[in-house]
Amino acid sequence: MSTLFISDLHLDASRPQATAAIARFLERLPGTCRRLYILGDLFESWIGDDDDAPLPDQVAGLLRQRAEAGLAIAFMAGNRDFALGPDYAKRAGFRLLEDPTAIDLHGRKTLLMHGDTLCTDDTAYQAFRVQVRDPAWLANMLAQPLAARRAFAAQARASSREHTAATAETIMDVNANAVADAFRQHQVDLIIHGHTHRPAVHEHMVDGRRCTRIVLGDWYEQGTVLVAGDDGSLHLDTVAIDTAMA
Ligand SMILES: [Mn+2]
Repeated sequence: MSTLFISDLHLDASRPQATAAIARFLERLPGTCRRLYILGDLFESWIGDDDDAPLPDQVAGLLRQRAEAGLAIAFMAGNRDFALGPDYAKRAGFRLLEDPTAIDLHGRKTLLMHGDTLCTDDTAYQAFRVQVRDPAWLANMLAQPLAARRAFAAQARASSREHTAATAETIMDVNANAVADAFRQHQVDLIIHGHTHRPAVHEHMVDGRRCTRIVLGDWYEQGTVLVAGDDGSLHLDTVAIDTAMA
């Protein structure tokens, strides 16, 4: 029996190859995979559960099909799809998770996060995060017509690209103190997150305890999946993406 973790697919109509890759991934999942956790940024942007574009519907169909076949799917929002709500979760057949959430992973207490809250050196981003996570701000945004929300999302993506290009790599990575605090505060020795698009297994010593932090990768050149076996094994695997596909 195994549990899988993915994040940062950034699905978008402009990259059908990534949608094709997750479709193939879901179709080929062995029956021994019982749980799938999606740790944020499944979508490149999210303008509301009432979006009438084809992509959200297509992805909901893919996920719901596996959910109905017995795969337990849970989703935690990322900084791109933070507005994804319960209506879509119902359509896609998944459970919504708060960020962070501690789970029992085959007997090991494990903290799941998207990862953006660990990037505390990026103060400009953290200020933006506080704004968009405010329920009143979100309700106001979701009350706008779809066209206005599409325009806002396009603008947000453009300024995010500018910010990423102008900000040092180290500032956009996790802060060591924020990582140590997360291990301490939640009393875990394993954290799984995405967001930084730097797949790796990191070992940390926190107050004399050996701790492990696994970072999931994005789904651009190839996808990343963390496979957690019920024997305690943890493997970061890659998923092929047909980048020649237009
Ligand atoms: Mn992210």
